[in-house]
Amino acid sequence: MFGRKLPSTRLIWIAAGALVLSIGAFVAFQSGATPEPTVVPFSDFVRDVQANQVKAVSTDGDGVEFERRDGTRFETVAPQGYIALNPTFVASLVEQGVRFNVTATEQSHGSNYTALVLGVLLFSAVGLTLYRLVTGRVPSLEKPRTIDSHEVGVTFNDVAGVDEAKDEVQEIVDFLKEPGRFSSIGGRIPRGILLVGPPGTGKTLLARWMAGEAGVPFISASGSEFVEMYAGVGASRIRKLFREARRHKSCIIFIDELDAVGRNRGGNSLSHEEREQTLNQLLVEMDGFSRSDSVVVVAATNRADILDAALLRPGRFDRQVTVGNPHLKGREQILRVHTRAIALESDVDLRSIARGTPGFSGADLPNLVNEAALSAARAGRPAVCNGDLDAARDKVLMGVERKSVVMSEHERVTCAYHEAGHAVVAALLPDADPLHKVTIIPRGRALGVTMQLPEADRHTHSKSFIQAQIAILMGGRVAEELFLRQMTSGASNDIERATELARKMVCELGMSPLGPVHFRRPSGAWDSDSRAAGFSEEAARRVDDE
Ligand code: NHX
Ligand code: ZN
Repeated sequence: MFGRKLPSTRLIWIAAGALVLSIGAFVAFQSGATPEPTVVPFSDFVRDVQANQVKAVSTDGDGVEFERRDGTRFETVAPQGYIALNPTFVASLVEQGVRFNVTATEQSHGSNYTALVLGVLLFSAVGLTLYRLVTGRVPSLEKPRTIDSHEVGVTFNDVAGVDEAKDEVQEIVDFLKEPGRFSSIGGRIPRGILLVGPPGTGKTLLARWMAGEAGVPFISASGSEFVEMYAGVGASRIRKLFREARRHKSCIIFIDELDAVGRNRGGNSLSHEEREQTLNQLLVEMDGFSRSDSVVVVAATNRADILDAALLRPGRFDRQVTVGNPHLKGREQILRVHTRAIALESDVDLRSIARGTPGFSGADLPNLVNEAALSAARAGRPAVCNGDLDAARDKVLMGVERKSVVMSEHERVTCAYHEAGHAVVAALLPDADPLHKVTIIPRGRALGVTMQLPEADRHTHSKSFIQAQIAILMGGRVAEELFLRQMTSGASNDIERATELARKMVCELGMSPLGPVHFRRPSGAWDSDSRAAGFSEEAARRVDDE
């Protein structure tokens, strides 16, 4: 919460408020109590006692408060130990019928200041706490971020590699540019566009690009901002967002992480009610636009399947655009864009780097380029060579080399046999991806790595490919057993991955004699019973046997 920028004027107001509050409370507290006793010399006290003028005495040892028979109250300080070491004085008081009381806590004149200071501190703390809550959560203090179209600053290049998605949203861009052309024909333009795709694929960039292309303001918010602890806050933020949008005759509202608000209902989380309210407000606002409004709501999510169905109904987010990880061609394009400002050696082959980076997102690739540039600079070379890009790719795929890990001779031998086992099996199986690299230099969490790379992007996997993959995973352990007559814990990750693949073949891919049946994995405590999972115990046993 403190990560936000805090407007200093507001801080001053809150601090001032806390101060006024604490002083007010202190004064109220004081005026409610009896008037403060007057401070008098100790000799006055002794004189009054001797004159039998004292009705009650209260002391904490040296500080003395006393009340005279006429009701007036005084305060004084006794010489150190005067009362404690003077039993006859105390006895004479009691004899006179004086109410004599010893208090444990300090009641001296200094206490007022202490109370004042404590009060101020306490109320400031309360004030600050309130302030934290307030800044984080009261909508009136938050303004949706609006960026004018000419400031959007996203160019054609920034959305390289997502051509299909770009084509799909082009229509909306055209509409925003020329709303009249569409409404005259009577066509209904999508009010809400849902950009669906994994993180780093450029959903936000695409939305901003739309605004820039169409020449309309871009108003953005994140779904997570609408999910708050306090009821009503999220909904009121939504209202604010749309109010801001209506100030422009035409604009794009962008809601990132829509799933934070729009998760399908029926969960029982704490913030459930609040999210429901927020979601309803969003639906109301979206339905509230008229045909002539040229406001388009663009939302991003990485999971369209968990969204509330109400969000996807016609007139709402009824248009889904998939923004996937870039294909080979897209990766090459992205690499080209991001190496434009970087000095490259002539040996750099961006196409082959693109081929070697399957599954990389649009955000991974600039990262890789930057990593390569850093490594060239570190080595004191004037330009990035192919080796730099290669090393950067391996770093992203396999983790950082950890040369500092000290391995014993025996561990190195074990590792070498283990990796060689993977490598031999991979090399011998025709359906496996070609070997890319075998190393016994520790990387990330692994002491050694055998890495394959596909020749082309893979979108589906054959049964023989998966079987080959399982065999390759087993190759490491098998080599240790055959050549070193040992088993080590090192194969744990291999075994986990192989088991996972085998289970998938049986339960999800229909690649076993059990046939093309989906066996939903029993998950969580409440449906761990396999019947709740959608199949019998008998079937569960057969799955395990497979
Ligand atoms: C240990 N680590 O746990 C040591 C420090 C058999 C030569 N005592 O199979 O490094 O034994 O082919 C992701 C990736 C655990 C998660 C690798 C979790 C490895 C890796 C255990 C090589 N290469 N095992 C391999 C390995 C180990 C581990 C992982 C992970 C070893 C093996 C790790
Ligand atoms: Zn292994």
